[in-house]
Amino acid sequence: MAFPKNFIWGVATSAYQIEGAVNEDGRGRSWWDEFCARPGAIQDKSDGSAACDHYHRYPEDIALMKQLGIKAYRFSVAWPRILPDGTGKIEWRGLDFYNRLVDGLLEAGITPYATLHHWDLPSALAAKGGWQTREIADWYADYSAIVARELGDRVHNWMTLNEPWCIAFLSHEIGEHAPGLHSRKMARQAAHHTLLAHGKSVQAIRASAGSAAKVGIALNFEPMMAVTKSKKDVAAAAQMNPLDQFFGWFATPILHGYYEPAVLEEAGADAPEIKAGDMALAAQKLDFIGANYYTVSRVKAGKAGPEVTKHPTNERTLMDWEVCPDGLYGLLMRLQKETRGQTPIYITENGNSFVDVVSADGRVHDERRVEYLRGHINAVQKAIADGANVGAYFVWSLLDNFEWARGYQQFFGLVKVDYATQKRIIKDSGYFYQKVIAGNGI
Ligand code: IFM
Repeated sequence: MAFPKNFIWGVATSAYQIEGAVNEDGRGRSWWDEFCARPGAIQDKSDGSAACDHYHRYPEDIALMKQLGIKAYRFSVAWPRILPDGTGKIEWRGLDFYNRLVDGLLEAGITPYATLHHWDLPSALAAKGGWQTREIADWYADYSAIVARELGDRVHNWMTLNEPWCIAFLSHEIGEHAPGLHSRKMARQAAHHTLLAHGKSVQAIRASAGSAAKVGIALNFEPMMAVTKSKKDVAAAAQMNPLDQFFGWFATPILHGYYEPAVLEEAGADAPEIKAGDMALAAQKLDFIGANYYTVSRVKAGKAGPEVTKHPTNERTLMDWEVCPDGLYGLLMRLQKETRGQTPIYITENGNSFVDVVSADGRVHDERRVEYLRGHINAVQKAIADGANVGAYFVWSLLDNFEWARGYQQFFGLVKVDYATQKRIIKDSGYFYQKVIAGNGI
């Protein structure tokens, strides 16, 4: 079975991970610039100041995408390039970069998919309370309206936020991402504010980008799966499932307008402040729901109840993530159920990090990444055959890039980047994906 006609095959990146040029054309500081300077924050002590130099090399990167036959490019717009202070004065040179990028993509026959925020919060707004203050929803709406107004004549596909779970929990409770905090309460308050910002951003995009605009969001998921098929492990996973934060704090409110009761109960006194109208604002009708999928979370029956564990035999990636295409299949079928097939599902990120070696022939034979992609694309196909309304698949990522707290020691690209010379080499996985696109399937 081939994929549906007009299935969207794309690749994804984000601004801070690839652009570099952090001090150019009036860009303001982002809290990632500050966080990277903090001792111990980034494993290899690096930062995104040069990254893949995409800010200057974007024509070369567009040409690579064209060569691979890529139909759609999901990139993010850096808020501090457009509004260096987060609000107020527009930096037109920053906007012009995205104008040139979009024009270049269209010329190459590649459809732009813009994400408005992929974590690089302007430092000026972090200083005013960042995701802890309700005001951020209005700041975000204003920023969204500007970008949508300026690019909306050519960009027709928009994502408000990338992975609000990471903005809330990874940044404010787990402390692995900027600003590196450890507060249960702040994480849950931030989660609520990301939903308000999302809701207002959807409205702002629709009001500013024109009637052709399709608007969604890119949520991350890590489905909970029983580690064995035994009755007790399956029951343990079922018991844990209502506590799934990815659905409980994000997908459920966005799709249905309420938080999963179990996550609110678990939050207790750390639950966010919710005002009248907030949940309706969060649940704007969307044109698509984006799902970023990499791995699953395994659950076993422990002595005192369900426990999180590791699968004993399944392959793991360089991120130490289990390879599990079945998890993607299950996620798509669940989203199909939750949306009742009414909202197309886009896989806005999928891919993984493995060690790559340049062989004597000058090529990168990244067989494990090829197999990862093959397995997951097959899982998508199976979900479609079983009725899931999946319209798009974006590989994370076009290029090796700055993997946040892990620095440059992870490699997600279809294209290898030599950071010393900025030379790009298309990996075997890139050529594999080229064939998938050309044949509209495997
Ligand atoms: O690199 C990240 C990306 O920024 C968001 N989704 C997950 C990727 C891999 O960790």
